[in-house]
Amino acid sequence: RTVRIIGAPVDYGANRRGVDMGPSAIRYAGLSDQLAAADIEPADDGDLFVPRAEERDPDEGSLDHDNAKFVDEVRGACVRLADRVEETLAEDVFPLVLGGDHSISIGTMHGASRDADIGVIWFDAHADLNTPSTSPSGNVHGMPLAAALGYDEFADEDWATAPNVRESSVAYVGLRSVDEREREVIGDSDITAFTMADIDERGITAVVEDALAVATDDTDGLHVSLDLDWLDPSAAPGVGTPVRGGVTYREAHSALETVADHDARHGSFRSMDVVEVNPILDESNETASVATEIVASAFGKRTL
Ligand code: DIR
Ligand code: MN
Ligand code: MN
Ligand code: MN
Repeated sequence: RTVRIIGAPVDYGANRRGVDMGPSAIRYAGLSDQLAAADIEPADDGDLFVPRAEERDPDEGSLDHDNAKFVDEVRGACVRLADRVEETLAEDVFPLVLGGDHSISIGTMHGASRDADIGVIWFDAHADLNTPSTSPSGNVHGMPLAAALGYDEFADEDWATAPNVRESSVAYVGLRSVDEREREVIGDSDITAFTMADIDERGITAVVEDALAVATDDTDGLHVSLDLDWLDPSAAPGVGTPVRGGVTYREAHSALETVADHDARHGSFRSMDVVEVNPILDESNETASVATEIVASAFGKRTL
């Protein structure tokens, strides 16, 4: 399989600066070596052009609501990213997108679903299902799934709403920080949500197998979105919004190994983004390093 690395050095969507250095940090941590260990020869497409946030006004936005910081800049980056992802898939190449904060997933999912019905597994502490009208922070990194599903103010935003992503093909794994309105929206939706409690009770493998069943039932392929704050902060400290009680290093590997196993049997795995790595908040680039190892597991790296 051919993999193309696409860097998306975006920090518009988060309130902590530094996550724009994620693509460099992940490459520096040895992403190509890790992929080589999984028998993948990646092509590196470099980084998308992303203007520096300092040159922009966070409050100048064209959305119908002003509680979405830098939303026009997020749109610019996501439109460019969606085109790259679409072109990559059209060449039968796997797009591996490096964030950047989680707002970039709006672009990845848009591009990945232009010519296919995709299912999504969202490995994250957070639900990322806020909209400008529900968000407590105004940070777009808390909104990408709501954008892809066309909720509230995103309904008429063609760049945001993913053409072919259905609630019933979306599964969360590892939720533990959900805002009040997000909780109600999840309850009223057809989204499948596995929290940390489900992982405690049933084990990571059983939960990921169920998530895979949801995301691959009647879809053309699987998109995996990996927010590094999904892991416990002890394993991945370099993230802007750490939440205690996340998956362990070993559970993270086990989860992505389960994805790789499913792909070996069904050819399901089609696109991935790795987001929220912030090397500024990290002593020794540990989070980026963990990210590269987990990605290798997702592509089938094994000990023997
Ligand atoms: C919170 C935090 N739910 C928000 N979201 C984060 O701002 O909407 N997502 N950190 O990754
Ligand atoms: Mn405004
Ligand atoms: Mn997230
Ligand atoms: Mn998160």
